Amino acid sequence: SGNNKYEYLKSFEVEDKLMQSTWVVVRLDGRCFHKFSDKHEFEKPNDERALNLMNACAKAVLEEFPDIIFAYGVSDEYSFVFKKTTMLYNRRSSDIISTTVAFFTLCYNMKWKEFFPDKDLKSTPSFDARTVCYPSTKIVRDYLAWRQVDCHINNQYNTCFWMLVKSGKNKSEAQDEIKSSRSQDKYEILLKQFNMNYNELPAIFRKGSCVEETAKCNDNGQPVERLTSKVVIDHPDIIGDEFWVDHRHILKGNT
Ligand code: DGT
Ligand code: MG
Ligand code: MG
Ligand code: MG
Ligand code: MG
Repeated sequence: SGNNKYEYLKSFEVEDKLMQSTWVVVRLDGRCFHKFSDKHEFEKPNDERALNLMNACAKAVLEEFPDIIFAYGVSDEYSFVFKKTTMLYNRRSSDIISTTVAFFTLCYNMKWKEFFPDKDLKSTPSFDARTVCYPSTKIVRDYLAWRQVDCHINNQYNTCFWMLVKSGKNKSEAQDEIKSSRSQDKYEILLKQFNMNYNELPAIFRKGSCVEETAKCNDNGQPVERLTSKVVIDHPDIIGDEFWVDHRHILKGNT
């Protein structure tokens, strides 16, 4: 009887159950990483150690949450794709978001020294996160392609911008020079002014990072051996079909 008078409080809780049979994506993003990266003197435009730290945290997330089948990361963001059939926390969005982002954030703190042995953590890194449901394989693939296109556009711009600045231009001159340029123009600037072939820059910068659980597959793309599976990080193109044909098990086999 003592607790009954408080029962009604449950009716204030809002239902935030994610739609069944949809791919659930949790995208997290560093809070004020503009400031955070300056404070910790990240290399511009890309700090390889910072990216490797993000990737290590994402790998730990996949190892912790078996229902996550794929992740894609770039800059200060990571997208985690849960299998369509996941019933984690009964598909309650707030529980899925909070546990994923909390786990990732703690990893970022705990692994910091492993990647930056020479730098102290001077402020508390934190991440925001949201869930989005995508109802078909095509749409979840388009989502991932969109993030990788974004990676390409930003990285080509930033690479160009920082090369101009490092060569002596001030920031507004550099900005003016490339603000209305097309992709091909930026490619030419890098090649002609800096003898830099954009396509030969490290794939981790140009393509971002993918994290997946490897599985041996038969000719139908069905996983046959999961005992030997492990979580791996790579930097493939995920816009075209080739990756998804070679890795059919990721978006199949869990209907
Ligand atoms: P937010 O997300 O609204 O709280 O604000 P920010 O500042 O995190 O903005 P966002 O997420 O749009 O942009 C990511 C920032 O992180 C961007 O200003 C550059 C910085 N950043 C990310 N990766 C690197 C890196 O490898 N090197 C350097 N120098 N900066 C980076
Ligand atoms: Mg943000
Ligand atoms: Mg951010
Ligand atoms: Mg960001
Ligand atoms: Mg609990």
